[in-house]
Amino acid sequence: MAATDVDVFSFNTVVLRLLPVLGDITLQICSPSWLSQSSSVASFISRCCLSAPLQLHSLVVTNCLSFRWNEEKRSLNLGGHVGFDSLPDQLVSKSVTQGFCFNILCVGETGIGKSTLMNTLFNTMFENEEASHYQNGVYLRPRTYDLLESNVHLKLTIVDTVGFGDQINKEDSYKPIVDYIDTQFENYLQEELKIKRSLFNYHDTRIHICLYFIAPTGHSLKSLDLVTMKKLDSKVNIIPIIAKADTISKSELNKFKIKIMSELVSNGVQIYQFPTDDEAVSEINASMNALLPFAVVGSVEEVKVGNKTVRARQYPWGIVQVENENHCDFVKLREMLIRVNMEDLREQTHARHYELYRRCKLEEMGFKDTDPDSQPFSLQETYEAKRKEFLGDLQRKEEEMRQMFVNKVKETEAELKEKERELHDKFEQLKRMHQEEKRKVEEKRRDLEEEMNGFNRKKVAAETLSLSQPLKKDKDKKK
Ligand SMILES: Nc1nc2c(ncn2[C@@H]2O[C@H](COP(=O)(O)OP(=O)(O)O)[C@@H](O)[C@H]2O)c(=O)[nH]1
Ligand SMILES: [Mg+2]
Repeated sequence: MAATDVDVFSFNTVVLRLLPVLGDITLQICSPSWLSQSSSVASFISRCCLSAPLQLHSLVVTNCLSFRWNEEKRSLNLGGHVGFDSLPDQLVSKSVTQGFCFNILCVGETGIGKSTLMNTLFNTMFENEEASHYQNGVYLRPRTYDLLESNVHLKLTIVDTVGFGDQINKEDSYKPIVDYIDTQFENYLQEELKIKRSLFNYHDTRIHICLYFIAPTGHSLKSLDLVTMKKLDSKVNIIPIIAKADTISKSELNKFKIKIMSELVSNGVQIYQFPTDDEAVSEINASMNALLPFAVVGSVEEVKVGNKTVRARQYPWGIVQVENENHCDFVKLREMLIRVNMEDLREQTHARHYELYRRCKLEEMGFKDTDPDSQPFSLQETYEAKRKEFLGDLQRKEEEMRQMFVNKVKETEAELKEKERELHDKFEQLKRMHQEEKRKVEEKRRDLEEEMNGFNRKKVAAETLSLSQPLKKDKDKKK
């Protein structure tokens, strides 16, 4: 529109009726010269925005003004009880009926105490197969269990990294783990992209937490630990734990914890931080963040201490109690992992790690939110563009194949012709040889005939001569 045509009143009466419904609206300016006069644009915008609860969302160079409805919420007092205050209860009831999924990935060398810790954590005996140290490579073994606690169903999947750290060449040990995590994301994405989705009863196998078991060496992290954690940190929530913490002294443990954290920081490894934005748990979470990595001890053995039976490891010199906070950080780990932050771990997995995977995957497939002019990119357009690209590719490939086929036929034809020519030459040569032979035989035959004729002539002459000789002798005697 030209500067003189700007009619804020009619703009408001038409557009403002649509805006609360649409949420935002974009005006196409037909006169680029008007748009370039910044003073007229500014006055138009301010008049529009003053006369209605509008907010200029974006002023785009492509002749568009984009507005967004910015009305303040209007609060009202209810005359009596309506009942929507039961909404949280409805949500709780629905979630309890549906049940929950929680998936733990245990990464650590064979024999470091992964299975024992899982048994200790959930106070049960999961089926454990002792892994051998002679695996050719690393593979992931998921096992799913249905657990029930006070009417709450938990579908728990524990994924074990079998053979991790057992190979001489550990260069590719992290790959099966990364692949497994990506496959679970991919499965979820595929379900989301289906036309008929059933996410409400979908068995979500995405990994919510990776417990990384560090050997209690007291030295420093192994390069395998650093490489693996670095490869995983953008895909999963990592909580590093020092395993078998009963085998390291208290002062060594403190130094080891500091060393591990400084190594993680200097190598840019992002581990999971317990959230501190929720007031109810911010204090405890902040204090626990400072205690990472947790030093844990696992045991399912029950030992009598005083008049209480506790889970502990018994040594000739004393007893290490798993749930004694002076002995190890097991209780802290259980508190943080299960009782305080389980939902945050699930949420982080969906909102951060899966979102990143989904974004990269969709971008890889050619989907975008905005085009180069910052205009919203429609799915339909993307699909059409991709389809066109795909069809073009297909046509090009078809043409290439056709050309290849034609070339091949031509080549074969030329080869056949060459062979035919060779055969023809050979035939001609043989024919010539045959004629030559024939000529020679003919010559020989003629020679032989001549010889025979000569011989016959000589024979006749000889016979004639021998007949005339006796007559002459008789005549001589008579004389
Ligand atoms: N000292 C000590 N030994 C442990 C601890 N946890 C497990 N173990 C022992 O380490 C061995 C291997 O444990 P396991 O859980 O099978 O290891 P995984 O191969 O990592 O699953 C077993 O003999 C366990 O009793 C621990 O916290 N401290
Ligand atoms: Mg095991």
